Amino acid sequence: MRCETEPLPITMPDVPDNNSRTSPVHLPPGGTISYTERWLSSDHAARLCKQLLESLHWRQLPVYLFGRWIPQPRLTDFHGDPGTCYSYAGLDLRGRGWPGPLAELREAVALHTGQRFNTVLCNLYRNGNDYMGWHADDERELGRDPIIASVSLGASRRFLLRPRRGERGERREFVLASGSLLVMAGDLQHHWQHQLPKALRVGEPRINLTFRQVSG
Ligand SMILES: O=C(O)CCC(=O)C(=O)O
Ligand SMILES: [Mn+2]
Repeated sequence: MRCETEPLPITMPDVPDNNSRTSPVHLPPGGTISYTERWLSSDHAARLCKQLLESLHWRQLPVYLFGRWIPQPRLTDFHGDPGTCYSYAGLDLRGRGWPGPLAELREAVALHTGQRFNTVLCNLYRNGNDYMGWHADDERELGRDPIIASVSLGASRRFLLRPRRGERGERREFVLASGSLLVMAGDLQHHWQHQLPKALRVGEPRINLTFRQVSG
């Protein structure tokens, strides 16, 4: 979908959309996923998408993968409580506070999940050429069984899960729509990897906001 131009500011009166709560799907051998499609109304998601596209500090940072530094195939930004740090692939991302719209969204995500989150990683997939490869969110600072809450805005994209090496299980797929909320929980990260593959027919941007609780 297109990120439309609507007046600001963003307010959160329609969060969460009570008609769209979902129950967790269990993914043997371990972990759960809850997907709520219309967590934000489409209007609200479109306004927030535009606001974040214009106001966040999107950069293409290099990451250390397979023994070399390469540009990430997407743009990112990071926010969190002062003093928080999230490290992956050679990057040390540090929290320095919350821009207004992300602070409001964090409250809404906390209300929905009953969890606290002290960081948000923001991913901007400029079009279907941008992607994120197979990985698990298993960094030490996330703790043993992290709860990760992921908000999608803009173009719909496929989100795939596959069992980690040595594990049995069928691949799973969710199409992450604008305004949706996906929550990964339990021991999912021990048993499964996930990715956001390329989608060459997609010309529109997608923003993904991934809320995590990291230890200091
Ligand atoms: O863009 C997405 O939906 C996936 C993001 C993700 O897996 C991550 O930030 O670790
Ligand atoms: Mn991830």
